[in-house]
Amino acid sequence: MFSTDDTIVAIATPPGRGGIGVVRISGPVAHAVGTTVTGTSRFQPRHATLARVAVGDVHDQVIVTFFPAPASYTGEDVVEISAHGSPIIVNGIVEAAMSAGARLAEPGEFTLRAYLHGRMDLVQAEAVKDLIDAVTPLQVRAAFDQLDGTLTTRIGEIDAALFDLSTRLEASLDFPEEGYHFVEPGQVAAEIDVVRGRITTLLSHARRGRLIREGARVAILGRPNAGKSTLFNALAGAHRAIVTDTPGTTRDLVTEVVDINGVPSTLVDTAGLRVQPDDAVETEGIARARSAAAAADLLLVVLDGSRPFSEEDHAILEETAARPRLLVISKSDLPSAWNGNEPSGVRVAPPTGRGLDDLRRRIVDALCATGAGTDTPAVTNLRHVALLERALTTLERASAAAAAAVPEEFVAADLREAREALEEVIGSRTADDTLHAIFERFCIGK
Ligand SMILES: Nc1nc2c(ncn2[C@@H]2O[C@H](COP(=O)(O)OP(=O)(O)OP(=O)(O)O)[C@@H](O)[C@H]2O)c(=O)[nH]1
Ligand SMILES: [Mg+2]
Repeated sequence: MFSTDDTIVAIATPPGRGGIGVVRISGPVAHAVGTTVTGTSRFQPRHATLARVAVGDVHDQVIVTFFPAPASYTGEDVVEISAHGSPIIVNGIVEAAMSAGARLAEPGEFTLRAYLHGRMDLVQAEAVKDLIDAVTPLQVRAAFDQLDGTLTTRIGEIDAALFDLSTRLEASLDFPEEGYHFVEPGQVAAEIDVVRGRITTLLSHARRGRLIREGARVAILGRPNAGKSTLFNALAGAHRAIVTDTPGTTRDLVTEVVDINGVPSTLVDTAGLRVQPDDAVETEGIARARSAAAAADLLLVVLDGSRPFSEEDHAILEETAARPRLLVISKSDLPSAWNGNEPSGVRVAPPTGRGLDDLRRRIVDALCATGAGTDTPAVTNLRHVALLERALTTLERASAAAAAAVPEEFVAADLREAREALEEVIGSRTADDTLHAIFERFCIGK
């Protein structure tokens, strides 16, 4: 279904103007297309060659690099032409390449070809997109882990353990009359459970992975005047929300995307929760605060430490008791008005910066539920999560069947199904429509 017989071309640099613009050509006749476009007879492999291309009636100077197959990004002959980064010039080069026999590349087609030619597996190909899209250093880190094959290796090890067990099971099936068991019947369920444990470990890092990739929603709640907007501005590093000493200042939701120690977080400042709102606007603000709280992955409940703990504080604590939350004691630069019976929390004084680093660390810990600095690769991709879950369910069934002494062929069939799911993650076995769905989300030129 995916043809790699033809030669493709696209602009590899971002749209718009830049110091240089790069046009990439890949496929069987890439070299010929490159020589035609530049009027050069031959490119030396992996050498920069100065050449000229005609665009309209001007000639731009370009640098051409030729990467012969198979040692190129796509595994095919690749020619890269670096020109001055004017859209007119780079588009002119693409058109010239098309006249010389190339076709415009589809989104992600260079990376798709790299996958089809075995230059990278599917996890790595998907990581290329994540790396390009990354906006925080942690996202870059997670993409690199997948690009350098850490996740692939981990899944490959699990697959190999299942393969080993399957072959022994099937050997027992093949020689039943000899009563010769390659695997102790009682041992099968135990071995499956070891594999299940390894998949569960990978999946337990999926939440952390998803947060790294997609970010979290963090809502700031508290009674009026507690210091919510001041905290919001400090975490956002900008004076986004209005701060005054009038209780009930914030009415509408104020949101800002903030990098909290590598986790891209949508921070939401809300109206102070008050039992008896002043007017219709405040009533509406409080309703919005509640819906923001309902949609958040984590709540920061702000309690004013410079004023006595109030009924309102108490009500907010009750209201949020069942939600993932952090208690934040604000205004810790002022004398405390508490008597020691109040709940404990992270003490901050945003105007002085006090406690903010500690708070950021605790936000990430609370969001990820597991501490940072683990050597388990983060499963960031929903497709991977779904397939790992499918493998896990199948293995649960296999384990129960083995424990109940269900005939071995049923257990063997389940093991095969689990292996299929694992191999679909890496892409050693993948349907064309899955590939379509993955690569159409890439940009053209990658
Ligand atoms: N000394 C001191 N004052 C603070 C601190 N945080 C907030 N304030 C002051 O407390 C008052 C209320 O702060 P805001 O951030 O507007 O409080 P809020 O919770 O957003 O209030 P509403 O929007 O009305 O619900 C302002 O006068 C702030 O300057 C702090 O850490 N230390
Ligand atoms: Mg406010």
